[in-house]
Amino acid sequence: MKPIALITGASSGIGKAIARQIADDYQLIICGRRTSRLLRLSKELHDKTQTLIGSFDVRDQSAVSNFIDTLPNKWQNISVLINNAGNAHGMNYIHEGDTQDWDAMIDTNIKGLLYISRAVIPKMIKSEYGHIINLGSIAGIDVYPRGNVYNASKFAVDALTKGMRMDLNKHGIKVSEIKPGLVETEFSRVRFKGNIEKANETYSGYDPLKAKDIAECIAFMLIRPRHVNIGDMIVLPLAQ
Ligand code: NDP
Ligand code: 8X3
Repeated sequence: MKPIALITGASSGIGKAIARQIADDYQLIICGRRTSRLLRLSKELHDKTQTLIGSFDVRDQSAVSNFIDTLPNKWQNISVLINNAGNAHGMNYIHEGDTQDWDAMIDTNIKGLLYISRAVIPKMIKSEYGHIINLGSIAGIDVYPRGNVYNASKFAVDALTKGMRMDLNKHGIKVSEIKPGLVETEFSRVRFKGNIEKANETYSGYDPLKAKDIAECIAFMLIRPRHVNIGDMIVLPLAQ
């Protein structure tokens, strides 16, 4: 029986690419809010692996814990958690920021990651086994103008990764982070609220990373031998 991996944000971009990349080796719990997309992905992967769909908003703590606590028996034993769900919302000077955008980023990128981790980790502790991979960003290494709250959310992911690694080491759980540079996904479309022209400007002249590039790095992290834990990986497009 293949081990089980839970991927948040599997309905798009990097999360979807991870699901495709690791489907041969894992049964997948694919999560997101857009159920129709998850159903499509599940169908696509049907010949490769079994999937279970998790349709919930990571900001909703009771929805998250309810989904994890009521997993069917055969899906309980989660070996891998990929904390990928997240987005930037807006890009404004700090004094002009939209507080709803701030809430969305803090609630999704930080609190959402915490809620799902809090629900899943006790299961890993029980089996004294697990690997958590958090999606940080180069935005969590250095800030950039008008990145403020998104930057802060990814700095938080970095701190949480380090904290988790220390706290969970004695339980045999690996904790890793990957920090991509520019990856062409729906990320910028979400950040600029559907303004495609503005979104495309982000990548112009860059030859950005593809979601698959990051998925391949994550697959590499996952297949290291038991005694090897890749703590951190920074992945940039050549031009960045
Ligand atoms: P996408 O916008 O393509 O995908 C974001 C995913 O997150 C979607 O599947 C979305 O699913 C899910 N998501 C967002 N909000 C919520 C929510 N409240 N509840 C549940 N799921 C949610 O962006 P990327 O694939 O690029 O982003 C994935 C991760 O990678 C993010 O954490 C991002 O910060 C990080 N990253 C991205 C980079 C880039 O340049 N693209 C670079 C560095 C890091 P749905 O809408 O269906 O809920
Ligand atoms: C996404 C990468 O540089 O657009 O985390 O913030 S960046």
